Amino acid sequence: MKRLNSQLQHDGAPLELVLLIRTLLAACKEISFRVSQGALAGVLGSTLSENVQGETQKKLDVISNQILKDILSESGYVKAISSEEEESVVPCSPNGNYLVSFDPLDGSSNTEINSLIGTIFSIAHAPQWMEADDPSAFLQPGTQMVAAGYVLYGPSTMLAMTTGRGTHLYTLDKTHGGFLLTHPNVKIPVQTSEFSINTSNQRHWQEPIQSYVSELLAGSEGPREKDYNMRWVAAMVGDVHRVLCRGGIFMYPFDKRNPQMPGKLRLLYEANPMAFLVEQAGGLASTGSGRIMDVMPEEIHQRVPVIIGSKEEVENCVARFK
Ligand code: AFP
Repeated sequence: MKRLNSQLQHDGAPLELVLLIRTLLAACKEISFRVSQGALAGVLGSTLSENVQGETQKKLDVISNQILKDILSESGYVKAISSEEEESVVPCSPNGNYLVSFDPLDGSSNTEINSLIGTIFSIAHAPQWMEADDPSAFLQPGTQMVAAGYVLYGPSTMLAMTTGRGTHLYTLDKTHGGFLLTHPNVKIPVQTSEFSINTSNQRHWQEPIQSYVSELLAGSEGPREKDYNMRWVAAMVGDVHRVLCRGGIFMYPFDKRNPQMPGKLRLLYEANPMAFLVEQAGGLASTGSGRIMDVMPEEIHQRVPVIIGSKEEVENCVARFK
């Protein structure tokens, strides 16, 4: 089985980017180990603090963030990082050529039930002009990403990665510590009969999402003339992994609870990297009013609505916003 290194070289990734990705994955392997220790290492449960988004931090959020921050800051490849768990950008090496954005532990409330969680990341070039502590350098559209991916801490630890030449899935071989290419060039089926949305928010959705989901729920007796199944992991990383593996549509739309909040998921380290992976696997990723990767961020913790997955379903859903 091919190793990560040779696939990255095959995809034409420059050496420095390969080294950066290997460094980032070294951190993820440590997170994978810490996560697997669970209650034995006393890492489950919440801290007494909140992150900048007002969410109570889990101990594993803090630990994962620190591991990534330490390893990336010391690598020399990274000029600055932005993280879900950091209020501002964290300056790293003044001569670093890359910017890394990450959600250190997506779905961290799932740690309490030993369910799917993961690290999501995106990498872009650091503009030459930027100072390492300048957040404006992160305000690039997703089309500028040079690599993106996630590491899923599930029954096996898996990596989904793209450098713009297809999306590949790797599995961590814990006997020697390397990621091996197990699912090259994944392709999301164009059609699907599986959808994923938190239906407890239904009363807050806008009309386009109401009409789309009600057609899916009507099943074979409705206009879509087939039965759909529903899945919800409550960790985007798990839901998008399922979409990459067997198709489907995942939605976290805008809802009317808080008109100031244009969705729940964060653009830089959730929506954009997932959009890159899904598009490279033949799917689509939209906010409802445009391509996610075209959104020009206004701040590092910006949120966006997310409609992502199998091409025909995303098109069908998005057409209702026009
Ligand atoms: P955390 O990373 O704070 O646990 O949030 C996970 C998440 O942002 C995303 O991964 C899920 O899709 C979404 O929240 C689930 O949210 P609800 O189940 O609360 O609607």
